[in-house]
Formats: sequence, C-alpha cells, structure tokens
Amino acid sequence: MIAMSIPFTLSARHKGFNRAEVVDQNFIEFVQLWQGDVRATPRDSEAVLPGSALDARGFRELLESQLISRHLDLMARVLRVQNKVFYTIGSSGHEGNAMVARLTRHTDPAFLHYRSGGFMAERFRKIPGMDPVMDSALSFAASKDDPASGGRHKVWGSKPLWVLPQTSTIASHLPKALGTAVAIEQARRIGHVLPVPEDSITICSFGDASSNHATAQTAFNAAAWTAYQKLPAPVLFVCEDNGIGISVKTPSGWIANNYQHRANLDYFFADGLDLAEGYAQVRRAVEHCRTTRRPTFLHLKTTRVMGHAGTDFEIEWRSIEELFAVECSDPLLRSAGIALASGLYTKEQLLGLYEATRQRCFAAAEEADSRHRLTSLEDVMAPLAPYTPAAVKAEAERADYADKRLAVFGGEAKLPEKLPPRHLAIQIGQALHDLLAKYPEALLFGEDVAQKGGVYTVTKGLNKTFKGSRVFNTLLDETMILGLAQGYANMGMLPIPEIQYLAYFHNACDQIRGEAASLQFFSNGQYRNPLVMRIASLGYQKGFGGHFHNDNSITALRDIPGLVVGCPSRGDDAAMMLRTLMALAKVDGRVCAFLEPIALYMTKDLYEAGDGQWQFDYPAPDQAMTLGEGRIYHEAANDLVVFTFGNGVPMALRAARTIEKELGWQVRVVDLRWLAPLNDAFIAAQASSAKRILVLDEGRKSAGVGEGVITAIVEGGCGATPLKRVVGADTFTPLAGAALLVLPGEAEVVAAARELAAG
Ligand SMILES: Cc1ncc(C[n+]2csc(CCOP(=O)(O)OP(=O)(O)O)c2C)c(N)n1
Ligand SMILES: [Mg+2]
Repeated sequence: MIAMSIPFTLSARHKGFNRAEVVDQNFIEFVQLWQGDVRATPRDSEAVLPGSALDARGFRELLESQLISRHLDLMARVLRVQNKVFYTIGSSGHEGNAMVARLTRHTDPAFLHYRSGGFMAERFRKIPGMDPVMDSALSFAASKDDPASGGRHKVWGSKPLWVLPQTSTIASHLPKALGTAVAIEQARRIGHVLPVPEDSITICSFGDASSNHATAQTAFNAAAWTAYQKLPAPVLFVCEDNGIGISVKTPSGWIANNYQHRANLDYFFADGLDLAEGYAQVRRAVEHCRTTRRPTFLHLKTTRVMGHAGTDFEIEWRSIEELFAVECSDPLLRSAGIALASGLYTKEQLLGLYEATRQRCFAAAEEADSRHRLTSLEDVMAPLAPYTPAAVKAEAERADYADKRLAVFGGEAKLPEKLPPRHLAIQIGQALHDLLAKYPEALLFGEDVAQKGGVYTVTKGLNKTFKGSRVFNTLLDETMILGLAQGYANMGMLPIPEIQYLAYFHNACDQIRGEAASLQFFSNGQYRNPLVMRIASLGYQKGFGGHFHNDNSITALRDIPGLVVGCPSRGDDAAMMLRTLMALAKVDGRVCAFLEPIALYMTKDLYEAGDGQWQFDYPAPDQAMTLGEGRIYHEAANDLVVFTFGNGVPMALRAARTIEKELGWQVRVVDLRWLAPLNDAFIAAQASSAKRILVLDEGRKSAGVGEGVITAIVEGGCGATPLKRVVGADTFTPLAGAALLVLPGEAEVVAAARELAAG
C-alpha cells in the first residue's frame, strides 16, 4: 500500500454544493500541492513502483483510461443541464475496474455494471483505431450514431469488444453471464463452434448492494451448484464494493463476510482504489478463473464520488465530513500520487494530460450533440422485432436432414408422418425430435425434462436420443433456466428451455421481459439471444388442480415488446408452429414463447369418448406455418364466428354443434394460434363476413387476448356486428370442480350464442 496523505485544507470551496466541481478541483490541487519523493523514472517494462506487478506502460495506459472515464463523468454533469447529455450515473470512484479490462481479453464476453467507464476505456485499447471517448459521447447524447444502442439507452456496449449491453435492472445480468460461461464450456461437448476462443471467460460486474438481489443470489447459487458437480463455469463475478447503494450503506465488511467462505465460489479481494496494489490481485483472480474454469468472485474495493447520479445531491443527506472522507479516497488521487512518485509524470505533464482529456471529452460531446437522433417511431422500433418472412418460411420448411431423421426415429417406417394420427403431447415430442435433429446447436433443458421426459412426458426419449449434453435437467430455478437460455443463445446456440407451469414463468418473467426480449432493441440489433421457451400452460386440467398448475394469465406475455407467443390446440399445428418458432429464432434472432395447453396434451377425442377426432396426421418436415396464420373451421359459415385459441378450440367446436342444432346457425370457428403479435388484419377479415361474433378467451378478462381481438375487430371496421365475449374471470383458480366456475365452459358459449340470438 502506498502511503497517501491528502494535502487538503478544507477550504470554503470544498463545502460546495456541486461535488463534481469539488472532486475536479481536488485532483488539480492534489497534484499542485504534492510533495513526495520522486524515484528514477522506470522504463516501460519496469515496475511502476518497487514491488508493484504493474509495469510503467501498463500504468500509463490505465491512468489514461481512468482519466477518460472521469472526464466523461464531469462532462456529463456539465452538459446535462444544457440538454446535450441525457445520463449522469457515472463511474467516478470505480475507475480501477480498468484493471479487470486490461487483464482480460476483448473476446471475454462482458456483462457490465453501469460504473464501467474505466473498464470500457481500457478495453477499447484492445482493438486499435477505436475511440472510447467519441463512442461514449454518442451514447451520452442519445445519438442515433451511438455504436452501442443506436441512441436507445445510455449503456456500456460494443459488438467488436464483446460487451453485451445491459439494462438498468440491477443484478438481472448475472444469470445470463453465468449461462454464457456454461455455454462456452458446453460447446465443445456438442461440437459447436464458438464465436469466441475456447478458453474465454465471462466477466460480470455489479455493485455491493446489488449482490443482495435475488437474481444475483440465484446466479451465485447456480454457479456453486455447477462447480460442486465439477462442471466448469468460468465466470468472473466482479463485485465493485463502494459500500453504498444510492443512499443505503452496505454493512461494513458484509461483502467479504458473505462471500469469503462460500463453497464453490472462489473469493479474491483486490484494491480497486490503487493500481499498483490492485493489479496483481486482479490478475490472480482472472488467472484463477481462466485456468481452473471455476466460478470466481472478485471483491473489488471501490468508492463512489460525486454521488449516485447527477440528481443525487449528497450534501443534502450526508455530513460534509463524511463526504470529504469519501472524496479523499478518490482513486484518481491515488493514481496521481503513483504517477508523480514513480517519476513517470511531472506535475505539469500530469495536469496537462488531465486538461487535455477534459478537452477531448467536451469536444466529443459537442460533436455528438450535433449528430442526428432518433426522430421517428420506425427508427426507434427498427431492431425490436426483426422479421424476414420469406427467409423464415424457407428455414421452417427446410427439410434437408432426412438421414438424421431416419436415425432419430429408427427407420423409414417409424417416421412420424407414416404413423397413425396422434395427440398433442406425442406430436410435440415428435416435433422436438425433428428439431433437435435439424439443429445440432439446439439444446433442450428444464426441470425434469431428461429421463422422466417432463411432468407430462412430452420430452420423453429426447435425452436418450440426443444425450445429456443436449437434453438435460437443470436445477430448480426458473430465473436460472432462462438465464442459461440467454447464455447459450449468446454463444450461437438455439436453446429450447422448458418452464414447468405458466405460474412459474411469472416467477422469472423479468429474464424474458427485461432481458432476453430487450437485447436486440438495446443493442441496435447487434446482439441477439434467440430462444424458444416452451411452457406447460392454461387451465382445465383434470389430474392436477389448483391455480398454480392451471394459471391462465397470458397478459404478462402479451405485452412484452417483440416477444412471439404461439399457442396450439392440436398436435399437427404444434409441430408446424414449433418449426416456425425455431426458424424465427434462427433467422431473425427472435425470442419466442410456446404455450402448450396441458389439458389438451392427452386429448384424443373431440365430440364423444373414443371418436379419436382430436388426433391428427403428423405434418411432413417440409410443412410449416406462417407467423400469424390462423386455422379456420367451417370457413363458409357466417351466422356466428367464434374467435378462440387453445382449449377454446375444441370447446367451440363442440358448442357449435349444439348451436347449429338449437339455433340453426352455421358456425365458423377461428383458431388464432398466434397470440402475440395478434394478426389484426386476419381477425378483421374473418369478422367482416360474420353476422355475429363470439370471442372465447380462456385467459383472464382484464388485459387478456380477448381484448386484443375485440380491438382488432372494432378497428377493422366491424364494431357494429353483434358481439359477445366469453372469458375467464379475474381471479385465481380454485381447486377441483370449482375451477370451472372461473373458466369459460361449453355451456357458457352456447348461452352467449342464445343471447346474441335474442338480440
Ligand atoms: C431491480 C432494481 N431495483 C432497484 C433499482 C434502482 N437502483 C439503481 S442503482 C441502485 C443501487 C445499486 O447499488 P450498488 O449495487 O451498490 O451499485 P452502486 O450504484 O453503488 O455502484 C438501485 C437501488 C434498479 N435499477 N434495479
Ligand atoms: Mg454500491
């Protein structure tokens, strides 16, 4: 540790309201007043100070990175008030994270804390010709030219530097960082070619307060669970401990106490305030992670100067003495001391560099302010949900894997399209066999999916056929299942995670809502995490009752921007929809949800027991379905048109018989099949020829699919057509027969038709 006396007298100016100005002035005064001994100037390859692992060149570059980070912060505080910058959460006090960047590679995927200015400036060095100042300025200015997000968010991100942009939701990136680490290792086992070197690690930084979050704990637990089984998980968790989260202090010593002795999470400490001291410590952690491939926890000591953000006037809620003490721990003062004591810089040179960096940041910011911004909704949404229909169709119908199919299904005669008609569960299983054969990079995983084949045996046999490296059980943690999925996707694989019940998707929803579905948007289409999430869903189960196995809330999925949601009612549709979803993922990088109605898994009959009318021929592998394409039963009928999906389809077909008998109406049933995005034009077209309309929605009344269908009907110009809705109640679902009081039933469909007949 380098002895560091801070030569300030607490002048009146230091009591100022604007702590950014104070911190800025502190640096200048510190250099001007510095009075230590100067050693002989080291050569580039020599230690910057005796005993330090950091050489002179490394120190100079790290110092420059720190200064860039600091002046970006200072610039942001000044230009925010002029409306030239739109973000003031800074990195001041955390600039030591530049060491982590220096000691890792630009191909080590990085998932970064928002205080990563130092890390970024340093990582930029890894590719000559890149300019961290201009790129950051464009991001601060929300310019369309911002290379990270195209002006959608102030976010640390870079495609060439393998920095995947993160959302503002603290800790939400830890599961996918671990997932990416696991994927790096798993690639070899499935013969997948990685986009990064095989010995890469992932870097995941976050704050001390964030480490308490459930999503962080999930990742630590899963990392340890993995390592405990001697499976590799080369993730470097970097906890940037500044001792505070906005205004809440982390109990002193908590991070060390909480993580130092966790089994299978290897703890290292580094002083992020002192480059000379911290460098060797950071290096030990990085080397440990890279060579042992074990989850590694680097506790990086930092501080936070200039408050949480520009809007945080700390002086209003902390004592001046406390603020002053924090400001004295500023790592840039420590770096300045090393710079001067080592003889690498004179005071004039150091202040010259400081001011030149300031000028550079301001010049870049002014330039960024003159660049164009996002000015149309089309521009904003362009990367959200890419869709290239022709390419998706071609991919979905691509059936150039005949040999693999023969091997998977066990010969020509056993190909599913040659077998008698089957029900939903079997045909989903067959389709998944097909898709895993078609896509060697596809993986299927979740709770109980392997040997058991899932709670409903839908995935039975896949584990045997495709082995444990491609079809496997995970730990019981939906957040982590979806984090893993994003990790595999980041590494170019095609994950098919399974969520055991819809209620348990809600438990981990943010991993799709906040994370997976937003990646293309916030990276301006540069990163994508394609995945097809299968969820056993919806009500009417006879075997397994209660709300949590019968949850019918589709709303939470429908309003996730960019998410595709499909819901089949029969096996042949399910097979074709899965092909389309996999093609959407493969071609356009889309995030997809497939809601499998549990109550229809084993349904074989439609009207009478034993009629076998809800079993269908398996569609040959070159058959798929266009996104948004519905299925129409009794197309010519128009006395009544029923819009429905999932369990509603066979229910509506049964009710239609009664209605035809009783009211003499011809009834058309329209299976929407795709619940997000809803095909408004298709709905309006079907409605336009209807004399009466019934919307049968097994989901809940408020904000459910039915509302969207009715809106499409009205906006499509059919608002005058008599219409009724039969829909689930806004309640949780009770156990046993009482469940049917909550959910729509056949009798209610018939009753609604009668009401329409009565006018
Ligand atoms: C899930 C979530 N809850 C709350 C917030 C609001 N928030 C932003 S930063 C922050 C404090 C984080 O503190 P810490 O993890 O220590 O990081 P630091 O800012 O100190 O670097 C909070 C509560 C958020 N972004 N995400
Ligand atoms: Mg903190």
